[in-house]
Amino acid sequence: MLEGTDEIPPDITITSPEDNALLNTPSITVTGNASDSISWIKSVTVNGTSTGLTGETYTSNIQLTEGQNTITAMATDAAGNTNSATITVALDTTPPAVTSTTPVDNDTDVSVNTTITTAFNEEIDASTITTTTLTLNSETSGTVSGSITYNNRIATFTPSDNLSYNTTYTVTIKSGNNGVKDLAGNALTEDYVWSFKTESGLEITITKPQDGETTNKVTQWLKVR
Ligand SMILES: [Ca+2]
Ligand SMILES: [Ca+2]
Repeated sequence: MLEGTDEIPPDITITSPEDNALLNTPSITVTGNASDSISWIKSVTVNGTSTGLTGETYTSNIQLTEGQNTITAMATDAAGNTNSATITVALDTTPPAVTSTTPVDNDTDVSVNTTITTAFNEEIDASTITTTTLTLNSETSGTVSGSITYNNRIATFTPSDNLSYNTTYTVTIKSGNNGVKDLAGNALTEDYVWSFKTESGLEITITKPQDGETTNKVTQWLKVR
């Protein structure tokens, strides 16, 4: 090949990570391919740093910063033609957190047909919100069965049946590798646990005499139920 006759830029791609990937480790490896149809690849840089080629494959280790990152790989062929490929990835190393719950912690007189909601400070991986990672326990009868939905940062647990009256319940949201995670895969740092107590269930209604009834008896029996 004669010098100066190659006017076609090289081909370059980034194969990993994927464009728009959401990652949770700052130190990543960028890989891709670079080739030239006329001459040959003289150099490849990733974000300005030179990297070697093995066949047509290059590999480069780079450090991401929290938030959005642009990765640009540039190839130069033997004739000095250049071409580049660019992707954008996001780094999230921050674990999710619970911002509020209903019922609130230590709430009392909670309706026996309550649902349990938990709001998070960021979008959660819905597949990690399950009846294993979010549990409701009765002080008297253990695990309460129910179903879970997740929408727009809020997980909702709906018990299968009404809760028991005058009973303390504890909700646990599991942390760690088998726990609740954000979209980047960061897990809740520690279990989030809170309790509430249901309404007493006692209700007294006077049925006789009726409200406003006139009576001429000095002693009156009350009928209650
Ligand atoms: Ca070329
Ligand atoms: Ca996060």
